[in-house]
Order: sequence, then structure tokens, then C-alpha cells
Amino acid sequence: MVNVAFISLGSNIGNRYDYLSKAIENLAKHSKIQLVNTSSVYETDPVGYEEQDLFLNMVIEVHTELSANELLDLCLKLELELGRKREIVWGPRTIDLDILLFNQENIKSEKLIIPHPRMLERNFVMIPLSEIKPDIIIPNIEKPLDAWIKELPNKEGVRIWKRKNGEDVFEPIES
Ligand code: PH2
Ligand code: MG
Ligand code: MG
Repeated sequence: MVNVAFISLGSNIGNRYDYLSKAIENLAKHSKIQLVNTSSVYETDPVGYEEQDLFLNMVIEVHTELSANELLDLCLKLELELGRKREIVWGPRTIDLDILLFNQENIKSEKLIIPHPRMLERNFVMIPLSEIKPDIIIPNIEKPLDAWIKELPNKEGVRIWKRKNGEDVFEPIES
């Protein structure tokens, strides 16, 4: 069975764009993963632990024959391969790969909670997700994502950095 998953990527150490690209390349070359869509890249203010550098964030859609747990294990393995060290909770990282959604499933295990428990509060997740899938229905949320986004109280802290069509935008544009 083919599963539809959305994964959020974040990096705020070193060559951030390179880490995002390498992670996507690695996911896409897996025999059981098809890369279906990628959002623009956004530069975002750190959330949670604020004394750290700006992030690049984006969201991708994949189709996969892997289970949610297998996809999680692969993401954790790729994070390690790309130099991720877990020192500070919510702290700086070369790459963070979080599974946001897996079909319309609600999953709660010790290792994995889906939908990602903090995604709704995180503009750096919701804005790129709505770019690639504005009509997605998130389990437990009745409104489609685009209506949800329109009602976000504050879209600050998330600026387009590299548009999907390839055009670079280094001037911050407040959305
Ligand atoms: N990830 C976190 C904590 N804070 N802030 C931004 N802007 N982007 C992130 O990816 C991020 C964060 C923990 O995963
Ligand atoms: Mg995360
Ligand atoms: Mg993570």
C-alpha cells in the first residue's frame, strides 16, 4: 500500500541549504520513497529556544511503501548521517526531519506521535505545508488548512528564502 506522508525539514547550523538538499536527495533515492512535492525554502526565527541562529525550513510530500515507524527510523538515521547531535532540546541542529502527517492516521506510540503534536502552533511548518497542500485535512482539525492559515494570528518570523521555481530571494519578505 502506498502511504502519503508530509515531512518537515529544518536546519540552522553550517550550510543550511546543503543539509536540506542532502536530506531530500537521500530520502528520494530510497527504493520505497517517491518524492512528490517540495515547498519553497523559508528562513525562520527560532521558536522555543531563541538564543540560536535563524533556521531554514521547508516541507516535502512523499509517497512511500514504508510504514510510519520505518519512515521514522529512516529519518533518524539520515539525521545522524548528516551530523545531527542532540545537545539542547529545541536547540541548534544540522538537520531535523519530522513526520507531520501519515495518511489521515492518528498514531500514538512511545516513539512517534502523528499528527506532529506541535505542528499547528508552528508557522514555520504550517506556511510551507499550506503552500504545497492548501486543501489538506489534518486529522482532528475540521477546517481545511488554507482557512486555518488565514486565521493564524501572526505570520511573522517566516520569510521566503528560495522560491520553489528556483528564484532566490535574499531580501526578507514578510508574508
Ligand atoms: N525546530 C525546533 C525548535 N524551534 N524554530 C524554527 N524556526 N525552526 C525549526 O525547525 C525549529 C525551531 C525543534 O524541532
Ligand atoms: Mg522538530
Ligand atoms: Mg525532530
